[in-house]
Amino acid sequence: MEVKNNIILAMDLMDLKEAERVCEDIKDYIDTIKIGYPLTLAEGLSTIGFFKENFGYKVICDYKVADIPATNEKIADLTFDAGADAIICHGFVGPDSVNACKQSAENHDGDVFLLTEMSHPGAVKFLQSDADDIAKMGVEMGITNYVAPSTRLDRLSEIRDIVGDSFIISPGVGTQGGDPKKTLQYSDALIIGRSIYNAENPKEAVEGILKDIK
Ligand code: OMP
Repeated sequence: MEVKNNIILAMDLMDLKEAERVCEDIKDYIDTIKIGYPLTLAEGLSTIGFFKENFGYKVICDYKVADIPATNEKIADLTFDAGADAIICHGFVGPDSVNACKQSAENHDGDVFLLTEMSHPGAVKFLQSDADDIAKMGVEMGITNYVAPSTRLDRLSEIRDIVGDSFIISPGVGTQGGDPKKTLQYSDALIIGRSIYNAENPKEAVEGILKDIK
C-alpha cells in the first residue's frame, strides 16, 4: 500500500459531518484514512464508501478482528464488501483466525494488517511478551503488512527486524507520546488521530508534522 506523505489519518471522530470537515481541511496532504469502531458504530459501515466516494481515500478498517475463524471470515467479508481496502486483525488469536482474514482479503483484492504489539501502556502486561512470535507467525503466513507501536521504538525496531521489508504502520505518534521522525526510521507510515482531528486547525497540524518528518 502506498501512503501519501507517510501519514494515515485515524478518524475516530464519531460524527460524520465533523469528520467530513476535517477531511476537507487536510485532503491535499492525506490519501489514506483509518476508521475503527468509534465512527463505524456511530455512523455505520457505509462511512467506508463515504470516504472513498467523496475524498478518494484508501480506507483501512481498524476492527482489530479477534475471533474464531468462522466469525473472522464474516467480519472481514462484510468489511471488504463495504469497500474497505484493508482490515486490521489481531494476531494473538492464532494462525487459523488470522488466515480467515487473510483469505477474505485475498478474495476481495484487499490487504490484511497484522497487529503485533499495541502502543498503550497496558500492552506491556500481556501482549508484549508474545508480539515477536505474532510477527514471526505473520512472516511464516506470508503477511506483508503490520501494525507496530511508535511509543516503544526499541520494540518497533525489533518487529522491523522480524518482518524485514514488509510494510509497517505505526500508531501512537503525538497524543500518545511517539515521535514522528524517529518512528519513520523503522516504520513506513504514521497513524495519527487526535493531534490532527482535535487540532484547532487540522491542516496546520498536518503541515507541522510534515515539517518534522522531512
Ligand atoms: P491517536 O492516539 O488519537 O493518534 O490515535 C491512534 C489510533 O491508532 C487510534 O485509532 C487507535 O485505536 C489506533 N491504535 C493505537 O493507538 N494503538 C495500537 O496499538 C493500535 C492501533 C491501531 O490498530 O490502529
